[in-house]
Order: sequence, then structure tokens, then C-alpha cells
Amino acid sequence: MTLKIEDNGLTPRSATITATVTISDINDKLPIFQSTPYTFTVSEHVPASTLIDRVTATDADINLNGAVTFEVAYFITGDSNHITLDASSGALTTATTLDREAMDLYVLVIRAKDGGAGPLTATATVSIRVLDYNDNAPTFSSALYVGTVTENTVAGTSILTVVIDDLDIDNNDGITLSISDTNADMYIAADSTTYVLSVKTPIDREVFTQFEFVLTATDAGTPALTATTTVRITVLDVNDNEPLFSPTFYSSEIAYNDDCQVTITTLTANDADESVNADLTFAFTQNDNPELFSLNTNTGSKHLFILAFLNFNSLAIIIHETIET
Ligand SMILES: [Ca+2]
Ligand SMILES: [Ca+2]
Ligand SMILES: [Ca+2]
Ligand SMILES: [Ca+2]
Repeated sequence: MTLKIEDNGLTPRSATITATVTISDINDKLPIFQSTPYTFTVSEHVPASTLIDRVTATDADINLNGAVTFEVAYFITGDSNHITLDASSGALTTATTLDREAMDLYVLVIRAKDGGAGPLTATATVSIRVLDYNDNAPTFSSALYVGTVTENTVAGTSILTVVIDDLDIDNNDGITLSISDTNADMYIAADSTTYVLSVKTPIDREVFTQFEFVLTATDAGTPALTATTTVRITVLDVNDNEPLFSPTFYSSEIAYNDDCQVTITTLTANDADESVNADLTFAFTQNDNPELFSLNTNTGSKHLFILAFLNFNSLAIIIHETIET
């Protein structure tokens, strides 16, 4: 400011002087965080000492009264073994490699403190969300899944369900199932949402009695991780095949004076089914001379024995299946 002094003479005389008043600071202003609460993110994949972000604060005082430093007041979740704070810069860094699957959120309260005598402080809450990295492969609950399916069963019928877990989230646990075996993939569908294996195309047991294949689960992470398991599906029989003679025509001759109880011929028949569905018994459908010709029904055998006396013309023969009840 400028001061003026003046006398009271008839012709006043005066002088001026410039005075400077310096107002010394006292520490009367708090530090103020720029933005609170803070919300930061960091990938679980980054190495230790990676900068996450930084907090900033201003203090309207000067010199030490306005010199702000930072410290962690306390952790709400997590600890200083995972997150560290630089006192002067306010930089938050990873203290170690983070594991989202162990802890996905760190919350801490940071204190800003000025350097005045009787320092003033302010606090801010910082939330650090840990972002997922695809560091977990899918896992099957079993190395081998066993199931059965009846042949000719319609498409869409469930056979078995596999159990898969992936500790990651989002795309990193989005599973796609695939069947590596070409034949199995034609007949069996693997649902990537429900993990159900079902009939894709009706199966003919007389073509495929069993499928054993590797089932692969691939997650949608980058890079993708995979797991495999073995699936064994046995196809159960339905009695859908008739017995067949082979050959279908037999011609035999016996000597006129041959003995009784001679085998005239042995017939062969086959059935493509299995077990009781292929157990065959034999019977005449027509035998005009039952006193002359007999038949060894030979249950379960595929051979027919005709025991004959002499003098006959012809036989018609049929095979019956044994039906399971
Ligand atoms: Ca201050
Ligand atoms: Ca992860
Ligand atoms: Ca994963
Ligand atoms: Ca069959």
C-alpha cells in the first residue's frame, strides 16, 4: 500500500511512502483430494510394482503448511502385502502379483497430511477392482464319464451330463465343448451351455457298439485354455434284426438204405443283434412227415440237425427268436 503524509501549511507539503505488509501463513487449510472416492482397476496379470493409478490432493497453504504427503490409514479389504502407496507421489502400485480368484476388490482409506506444525489431514476411500485374466483352465469333475444309450433312440435324448468348472469369469469361463472323434461327433451332441451329452443322430448298435472319445472344454479367454476328459458310451441293443439263414437254400441227398438217425444237413443262421436278441431256436413251419423227420431245436445254437428216415420230398424251415420277457 502507499501511505501519504501532509502538513497543515497554507501550501501543504506532503510525502508518500510505499509500505509492504507481508501476511505470514498459518496452517489453516486442509488438504483436499481431487476426486473422492477413487475407483481404480488393475489386471490380476500384471507383475509386482505395476502402477495402478495415483491419488492427488491440494492444500491452499504454502510451504510446509501446504506440502501434502499420503499414507494408508487402513485397509477395509486387503492389505499392504498386495497394494502399496507412495507417500510423496500418491502412486498406488501392486506389491505382488494379484490373484482375482483369491481377492477381487481392495478397499483402503488414504490419509493426506500437510507438513504444518499440528498437521491437518483429509481422508479418501480408494476402491481397486481386480480385473480377471484367463489364468485358470477349465476342469472336468472326472477323467472318465461312462454312459449308455439304447440304439435307435431319437435325437435329443440325454445320455449323460459332465461337470465343468472354470474359476475365471466372463469370457474366461465361457466353455465350448467339442468331440474330437469323427464317428462320435456324428452321433453324439455336446451342449456347451448345459454340458449335456445327447443323441445327435439315432445310433445303430449293429454298426457302433460303443463310442469312446475325448471331450474337450475350451474357454473363451485369450489365449484360450482347455481341458479334456474321456467319455465312453455303450450302445444298448434293441431286437431290430431278424435272424437270417446263411445260406438260404440247402439241398441234401442221403442214400436210400441209409440208417435212421442220420444227420441230413446242418443249417446255419445268424442274427445281428446281441445276447437274448440273438439267441435262436429252430422249428419246422411245415413238416408233412413228422414221423420221418425231426429237428434238433438246439436252443441258442445256430445249427439245425435233421434226423431222418428215408423217403421224403422237401422241408420248409423257419427260425424263431427267443424273446426276452
Ligand atoms: Ca495446510
Ligand atoms: Ca483369473
Ligand atoms: Ca479360464
Ligand atoms: Ca439290434
